Amino acid sequence: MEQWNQQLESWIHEVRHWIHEVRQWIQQQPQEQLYIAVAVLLVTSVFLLLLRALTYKKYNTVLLAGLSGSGKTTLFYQLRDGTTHQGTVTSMEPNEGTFILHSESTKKGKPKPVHVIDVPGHSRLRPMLDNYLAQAACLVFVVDAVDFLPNCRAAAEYLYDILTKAVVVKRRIPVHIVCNKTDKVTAHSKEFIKKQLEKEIDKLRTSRTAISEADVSSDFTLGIAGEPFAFSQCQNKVTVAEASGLSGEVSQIEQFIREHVRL
Ligand SMILES: Nc1nc2c(ncn2[C@@H]2O[C@H](COP(=O)(O)OP(=O)(O)O)[C@@H](O)[C@H]2O)c(=O)[nH]1
Ligand SMILES: [Mg+2]
Repeated sequence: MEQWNQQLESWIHEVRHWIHEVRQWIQQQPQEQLYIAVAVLLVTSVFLLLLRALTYKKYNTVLLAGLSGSGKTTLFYQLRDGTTHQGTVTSMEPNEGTFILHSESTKKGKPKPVHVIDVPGHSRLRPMLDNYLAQAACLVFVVDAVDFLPNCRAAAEYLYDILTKAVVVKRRIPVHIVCNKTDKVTAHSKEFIKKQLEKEIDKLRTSRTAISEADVSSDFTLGIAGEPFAFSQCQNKVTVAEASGLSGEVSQIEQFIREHVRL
């Protein structure tokens, strides 16, 4: 404590000394030059602020990604209407829309709309993901928690592809892994799913790094070399939650969206 106080005092002394020096220097300068300097400083600051305001992008797009059958489309309608969709949904129908989250539609004040895209899970359509990611504020990765084990590898591969995309790493797009279908008693816990996905991604990391020498590389490598992979090592925020699109338990997803959509 004593030592710390002494240190602080010597810093204060130092700062005072500098302020004094600067004052003296300013007094020695001709007046016009000072005015010009202040004016230049002001103009540049205003210019920089303007530039920032003009280039500041408002991302309000939320992506729903995940394997086919994980429940993305059900979640889409649940977020929009608060119900599961009535009638048939053909795969041709683009599930994309700008709307006020259903849970906020009755709120007072003026809730802002979000743009939600239900990205087709079929691997043939996945190249579209790049275009979607460029405009995304955040991504919800849906996992079927009931039928998890047979799909674990495929889900991990898809997630790996997303987490190593340059745009995801550079813009630090937050990823919310949602363990869906928790209305079923046979659903695996989110802790279990997280662990399994981490293990699977760890294996992929080893095999894909080997491939990357043959130039089929991902944009970025994941995690810390020599350590088992964990989502906490990602540069972007990766969180895990539970939901049930069928029974309308989507509050954690809504909270995630509200946290990350800039309005
Ligand atoms: N039990 C249960 N089934 C669900 C849930 N969400 C979706 N499903 C079912 O899972 C299947 C695939 O859902 P869908 O939304 O089409 O998945 P998508 O292919 O990811 O768009 C459908 O039969 C849904 O009824 C859920 O939360 N619980
Ligand atoms: Mg679908």
